[in-house]
Amino acid sequence: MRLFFALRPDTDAAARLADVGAKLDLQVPGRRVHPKNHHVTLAFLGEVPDSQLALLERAGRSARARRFTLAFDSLEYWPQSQVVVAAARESPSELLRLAAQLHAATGLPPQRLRAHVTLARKMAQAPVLQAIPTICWDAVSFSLIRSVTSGAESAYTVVHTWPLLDEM
Ligand code: 2AM
Repeated sequence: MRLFFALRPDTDAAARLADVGAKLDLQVPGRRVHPKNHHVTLAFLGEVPDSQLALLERAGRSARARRFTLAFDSLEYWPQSQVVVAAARESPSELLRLAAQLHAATGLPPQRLRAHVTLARKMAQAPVLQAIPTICWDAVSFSLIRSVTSGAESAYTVVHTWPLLDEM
């Protein structure tokens, strides 16, 4: 199964990201990500045998980070992955700590994470992007998510969600 750890937006952030995604003028062929699939990837595991699930759940359970707020303040085109993203200029240290713990606990190499939500994929060229109002997202939990791809859009199922901490 294909799995990744991610943050899912709260209701308010989800609505505002959906609005930004809908208003995105793609200009060139590309595929808008369905709002129900908006997320911030923390650690991408890829195809994992079923036997690894218990280890991944242990990794999620053992990660310890405080709650934090993300502020998505720009739209960017990332040519390497051919995506348009809503990006956060600042990546809070608690976000980096959480992602680093998940990478370490699952044996993934450390990765430089820049908080982003992918809004459109398969963009061979850069569209002209507008400024956006800052979207604040209070991260209070993170999830292990299973992705099943059949057709254009992946279907995500939450396998497990763990709370972030008030205090440490
Ligand atoms: P992104 O959109 O946040 O960049 C689920 O497939 C998520 O995992 C995607 O939304 C993507 O995150 C990330 N992902 C997919 N393929 C990946 C890869 N090969 N390496 C790293 N992250 C990947």
